[in-house]
Amino acid sequence: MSTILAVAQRGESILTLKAAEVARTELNSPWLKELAAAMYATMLERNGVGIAAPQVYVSKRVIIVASRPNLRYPDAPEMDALVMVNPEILEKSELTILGEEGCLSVPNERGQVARAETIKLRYFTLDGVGVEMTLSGFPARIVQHEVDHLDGVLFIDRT
Ligand code: K1U
Ligand code: ZN
Repeated sequence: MSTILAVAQRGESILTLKAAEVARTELNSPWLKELAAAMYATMLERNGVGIAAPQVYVSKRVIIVASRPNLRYPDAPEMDALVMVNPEILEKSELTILGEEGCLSVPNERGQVARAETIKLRYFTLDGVGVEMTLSGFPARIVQHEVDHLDGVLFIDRT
């Protein structure tokens, strides 16, 4: 069983900072794996489809993306949760789509946010393997929302 962490709420300064890159020496380390496990448990407990480390008071560039079909996005793909370390969005489609977002750090608010429909991204796994992938639709939206958290931006700043 993993630790459930407190989630920072809108107005707290941790959510406004640019998070630091995870160092090469931290890849494959027990602490990074424990952080990811605790983030995952916290995301599940809050019924989220993503989470970023600054939301649990760790200003490091780690996110989890876990798309699943839901009321707002019934056609969203069911994905195994992906832990992304130092994610970088390399390309964004010119086509943007308006879609509803929520945030574990902004309770009881939803908003329509324009996001690129398709993105190409690069990240490291917890073990330090570099991955490049292209995502579209809801998973791409979640990545953009979570990378915003790493840059100190909330969805309400984009509505
Ligand atoms: O980062 C977070 O605060 C998690 C957030 C991720 C997210 C949801 C919707 C669009 C983009 C990113 C949530 O999981 S909010 C709660 C939620 O489960 C949800 C909200 C809207 C649609 C589907 C799910
Ligand atoms: Zn959020």
